[in-house]
Amino acid sequence: MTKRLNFRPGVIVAAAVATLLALSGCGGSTPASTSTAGNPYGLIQPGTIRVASLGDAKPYTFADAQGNFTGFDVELFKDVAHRAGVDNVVFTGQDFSGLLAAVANGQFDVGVAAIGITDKRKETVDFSDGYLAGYLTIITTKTSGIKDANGLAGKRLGVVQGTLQEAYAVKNFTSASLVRFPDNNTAIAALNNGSVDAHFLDYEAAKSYEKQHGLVSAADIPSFDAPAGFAMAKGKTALKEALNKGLAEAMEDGTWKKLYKKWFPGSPMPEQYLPKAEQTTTPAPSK
Ligand code: SNW
Repeated sequence: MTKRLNFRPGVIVAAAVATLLALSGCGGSTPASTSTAGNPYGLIQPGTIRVASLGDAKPYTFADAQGNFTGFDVELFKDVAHRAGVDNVVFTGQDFSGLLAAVANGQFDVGVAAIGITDKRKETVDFSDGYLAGYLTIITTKTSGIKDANGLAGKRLGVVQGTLQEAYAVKNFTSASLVRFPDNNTAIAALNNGSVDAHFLDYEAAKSYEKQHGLVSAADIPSFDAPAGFAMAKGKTALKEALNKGLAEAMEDGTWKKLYKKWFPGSPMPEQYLPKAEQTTTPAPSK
């Protein structure tokens, strides 16, 4: 109540100023021009990037024991944001299914969570250039008997709602019963207690859970046509350009490679994100 009362006069003053500016012809034709000066990227709060992320997609994005966000995507994004001149980056965990909508409607400035770039998602948000392309993995228990995708027939397969895994499974694993979960942790708990037979998730996250719970991979499915990108509301051109510039720099100076080795040790090194001098084949076109 008090907050509201305090807030109102500010709104009235702002409205009055806007009216005066409009009447006097100051302020220019774009009302955003005043705010653009101190807020070139159109951030919710100038100088801070508010990021919608996931707390349980290790090693891409996850909250550590202290509740701090870390992982490959988190460290890469912070590095890129720094290059764009923003050091204050605040990560918040979301359910994946609501993440892109929350970015599109302005609750967050950016979505960072190994989010694959697809034409369908581009109807909702804009994406930076791609920064990761890999596999989706079916994980299961050692005793389930599921050895490959065909083994899913008649089995219960977990997917996180809104992911590419869900879309892929709906299309291709038609003989499995899909069980939708809000996040990986819930799905893995269900796998461990036997209420699903397998779970379908990102390759690197699968490896983490395999190690943690003694689970095994039954199949790896390429997702190279949907490289991960940073998601933004449409029309944030300055922000997108700054992030793309930062990303390109992070790739060219070896930062991307360093982070890849740190977070995905033992995984094959994709060449298209390495410094140009280290690429031996023709780089794949970035989206
Ligand atoms: O499409 C892949 C991409 O090739 C890379 O391996 C990183 O993950 C993906 O972007 C797929 N990620 C899923 C998606 O975009 C799930 C995201 C998540 O669980 N964090 O729907």
